[in-house]
Amino acid sequence: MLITDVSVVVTSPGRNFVTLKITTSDGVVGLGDATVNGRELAVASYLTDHVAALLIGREANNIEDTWQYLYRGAYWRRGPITMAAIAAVDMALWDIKAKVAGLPLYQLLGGASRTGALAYGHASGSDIPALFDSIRNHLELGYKAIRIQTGVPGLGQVYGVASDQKPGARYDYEPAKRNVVDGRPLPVEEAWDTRAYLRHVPTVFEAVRNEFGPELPLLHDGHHRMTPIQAAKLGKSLEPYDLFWLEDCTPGEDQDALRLVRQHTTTPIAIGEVFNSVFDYQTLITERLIDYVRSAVTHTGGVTAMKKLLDFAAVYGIKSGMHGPTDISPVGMAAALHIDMAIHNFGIQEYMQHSAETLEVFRTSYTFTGGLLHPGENPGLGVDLDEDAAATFEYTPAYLPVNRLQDGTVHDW
Ligand code: CS2
Ligand code: MG
Repeated sequence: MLITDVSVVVTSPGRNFVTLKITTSDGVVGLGDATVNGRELAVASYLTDHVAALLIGREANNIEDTWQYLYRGAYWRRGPITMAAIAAVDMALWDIKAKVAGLPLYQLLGGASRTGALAYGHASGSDIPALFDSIRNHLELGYKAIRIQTGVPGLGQVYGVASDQKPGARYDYEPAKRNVVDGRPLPVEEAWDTRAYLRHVPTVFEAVRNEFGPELPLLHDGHHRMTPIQAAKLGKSLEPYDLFWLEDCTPGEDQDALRLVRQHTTTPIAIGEVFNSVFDYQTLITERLIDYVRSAVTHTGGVTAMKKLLDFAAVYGIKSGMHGPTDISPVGMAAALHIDMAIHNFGIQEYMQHSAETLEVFRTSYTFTGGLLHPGENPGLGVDLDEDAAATFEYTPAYLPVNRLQDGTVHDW
C-alpha cells in the first residue's frame, strides 16, 4: 500500500489549524495535526515544500522507517516546526494502519488499560467569586478535575483567565489573538508582575479549598514565568492545598531549574508543552525532577515518539498529562486519547473543548462522559475532515500575547 497523495489543509474555524492528509494506493485516507499556534504557515510550508514529495511512492505501512527517515535523514533535527511536521505524517500513517486493520488506534497500541481518560477542565475568573462560578460550571459539565487560574490584583488581563463566564460557554480563551495595528498582525502586550502573582495565588487556593473541600483534584499553570527560587516558594506555599500538579513553573529550556524547585517542595511538578523531543526530558526523567509529562502528540513527533517518551517516563514512575488546549486540533486530541487509553502510566488528560465551528470542520467520535474521555470505536483515529467546511474558514494571522514587566522588560512565557 503506497502513499499516492499528500496535501495540507490550513483552516481557521475560530482559530488556525494545519492538517496533513495522506491518501494511499488503496484509497485509504489518514489525517495528522501539524498546528503550531502562531507559526502555522511555517509548518504548512515545511510539509508542502520539503516533505510531501519525499512521501509519494513510500510504503504507507512502514511507520517507524518513515519517522527515522524524516528525523535522522533531514540532518536538521528537532525543533517545534520539524517535529510538528513529522508528527503529522506519523499520526496520518497510524490513522491509515488502524483503518486498514478495522480497529480504533488504541487497539494497535496494546488495547484498553482503562474505561476512559480522566480529563481536567479550565476554570478561571477575574476574581474569586467569578472563579467559583466557573468551577461550578465545570462541575456541572461533568469535570472531575479542574485547573484554576485567576486575575491578579493590580494587573489587567492575565493569560489563561476567561472573560466569558456564562454557564455552558466554551472556554476558548487561550487562543492567539487577531490584533491588527496599521494593517499588520501584531501580538497583544500584557503587563506582568511575578511578586504580585506569588502573593495572590495561595489566597486563591485557600478560598477554593474552603469552598469546595479537600477532594477535588486542583491544578495550576504558571506559564513558565517564575525563577527557580520563586517557583520553589510557590510550590511550598501551595502544599497545604494538595495540588494535583503545578505546571510550567520555570522556563522550559532550563532542565536544571527544576532540581532546585524539587529540593524545596513536595507539590507535584508537570512540564513539557513547549518541548518537542525526548531529549528535552532526559535530565528531568532520569533524575525524577518531574511527576507528569505535558507534551502534545502534535509537538513531539507523533504517536511513535510520544509512546516511546511515555514508556521511558514509566521506567521512572512518571506519568502522562498530555497537552490538550484548543490549539491542538481534534486530530491531535484524538491521537492523545488513543495513547491515554492504552498506556499503563496514564495520569490525566487536559480537555478544553473545541468550539462549535471547529467541530463543524473536524467530525470527531470521541466522547466525554462522567469526567472521562474516550476516543470511540471508529477505525483509525476516529476524526473526519470536512474539506468543504474547512475552505469556508480562511487563515487569519494571530499571535499569543507578549508579557512585559512594569518597566517595559519583556518577560518569560
Ligand atoms: C496552556 C496552553 O493548556 C495549557 O496548559 O498553557 O493553552 C498554551 O498556552 C497554548 O497551547 C499556547 O499555544
Ligand atoms: Mg500550560
